[in-house]
Amino acid sequence: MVSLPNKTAGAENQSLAQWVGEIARLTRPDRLIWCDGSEAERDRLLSEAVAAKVLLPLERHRRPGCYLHRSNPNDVARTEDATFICTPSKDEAGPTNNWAEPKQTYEKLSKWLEGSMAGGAMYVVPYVLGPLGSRFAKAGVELTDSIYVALSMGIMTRMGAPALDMLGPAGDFNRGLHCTLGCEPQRRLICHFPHDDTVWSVGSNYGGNALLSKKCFALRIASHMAREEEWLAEHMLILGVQSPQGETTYVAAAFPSACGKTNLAMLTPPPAFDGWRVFTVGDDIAWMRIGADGRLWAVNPEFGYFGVAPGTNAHSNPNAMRMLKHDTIFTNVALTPDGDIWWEGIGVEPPSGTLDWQGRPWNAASGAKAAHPNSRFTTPMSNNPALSPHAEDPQGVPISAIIFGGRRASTVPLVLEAFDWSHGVYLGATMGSETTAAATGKVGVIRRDPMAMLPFCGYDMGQYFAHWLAMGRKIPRPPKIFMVNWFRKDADGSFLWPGYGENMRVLDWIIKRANHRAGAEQTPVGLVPRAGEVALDGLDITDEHLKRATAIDAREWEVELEGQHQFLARLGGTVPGEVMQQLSRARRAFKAR
Ligand code: SAT
Ligand code: MN
Repeated sequence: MVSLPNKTAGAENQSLAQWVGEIARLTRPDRLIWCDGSEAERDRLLSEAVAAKVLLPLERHRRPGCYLHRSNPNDVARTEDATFICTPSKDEAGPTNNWAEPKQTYEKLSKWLEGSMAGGAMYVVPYVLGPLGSRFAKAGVELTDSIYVALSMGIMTRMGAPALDMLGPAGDFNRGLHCTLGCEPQRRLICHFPHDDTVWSVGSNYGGNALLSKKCFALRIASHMAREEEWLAEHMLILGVQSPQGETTYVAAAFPSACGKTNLAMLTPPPAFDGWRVFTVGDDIAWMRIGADGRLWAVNPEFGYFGVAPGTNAHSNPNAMRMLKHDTIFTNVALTPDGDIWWEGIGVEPPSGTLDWQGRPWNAASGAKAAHPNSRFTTPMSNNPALSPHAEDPQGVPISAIIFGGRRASTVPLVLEAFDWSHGVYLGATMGSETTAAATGKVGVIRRDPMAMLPFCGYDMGQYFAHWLAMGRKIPRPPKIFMVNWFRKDADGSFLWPGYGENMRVLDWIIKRANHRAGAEQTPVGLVPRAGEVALDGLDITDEHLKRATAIDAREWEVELEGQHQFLARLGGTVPGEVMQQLSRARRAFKAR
């Protein structure tokens, strides 16, 4: 029988104590560990994780405070097939989510969970999403049997005492239950109960499945709350661009996975932008509310970054390379014989004797990857040299532009500005990204991913578009909406745009537009920069080249608009007429050209 230690603040919260007791009676752990978020506790948990071989310390001069975790090889990514929205009716979850009946789901999982923590510990992890003291902030508590998850939550959230302080005696917190359950794919389920503010996740320790603060609470459950409470919970990075004169403009941007979101959030401007700086507010999630001044204000609910390691190097993301020098947990990267990490695209050759992500001797000639393609780093945002001084601001930051983006070899221009909010919602609703050969075996297949929220919206997609349109009517001074595509290719298959730090040039045009300081040319699908309006100095690119990157090809768009139409039709009758009208307007505009 477990008992609550009497000196914890949590024990004074009756609803918390009652719920923890209930779950402990079900799962029967030997020990309950209430996490307070202190340094001493972190050190103790790290030593325990090392002793249990859950973490491997890296060489302490090369990577002080850094550890390697190797996951179960069957547990390396989010499992959308096993992710469910459990609402009374299936319609509420909509056609893009898996749905399960709530009561039956609780019953089924309760059977699996009976005695599931016997012999081990249950960590009680209270946390706050959003800056402390902010009107945006929300509390959650995750119960988990995984020390790796408890330690990761300590990096990704404001964990421990501050959460219990914020909560006081209130029962208003997200109830997250996570259990490893032997980590078998057949018993892996990530279930969301938006009406109970509850998440039960079993069978996986992978970030997006197991760190319940992240996609589960901050997006799926929060999107449901946001709709009721008139705000936005979005899969967006937030960055600030500071001019040499010291004026900072904030931008939020949504991209599907593997489109360089973390890199953009931490961008280093090229030499031509001397005196300019980019600051990171967040790299993955934005919570946005209307401010007293009529603008849209945003906070990053998280406290750390869970980023993709492969491809990160001194060119693609110099700030990240500095950030990952210390106090970071790496998952499924390769290990060098001198106790350092390595991954494909890190920019240096691997030393011989490198072990792959599963700890096996790696032979470069075999063609196999040393690091798993979805290997990750978990690092506190305070490690980021480009962290915004407003990352912890309870007010958030005012958003002047929203950017949607994807990976498209053709059709979509380098940058496109929406005519207005309604048109911007249509651009976001129909955005897509090409899958890579590695992911599906088929190249160039467009997966539509509205606002990059397809796997993360906790309710019906058509209703979500309606919420965006309704928000637009309520924001007195709305941000301008843009679409970008860094990945367009020329006829010879080469990229038309160099990307990475050079994306600063596109941000610059976007910011000028947001501040009414640049012109644009109208096309049937939106506004594009005119020749000379995107700064190209110092680049090996001509205005002619830029023209190809921003061209609107009527034949390509005919195919595109048909693809958009088919996608919206599949979403069903809840798609607002206003979105369909935007599509018809684009079709008519091409005919009139
Ligand atoms: O879902 S995770 O946050 O683990 C990674 C992703 O963005 O897909
Ligand atoms: Mn993400």
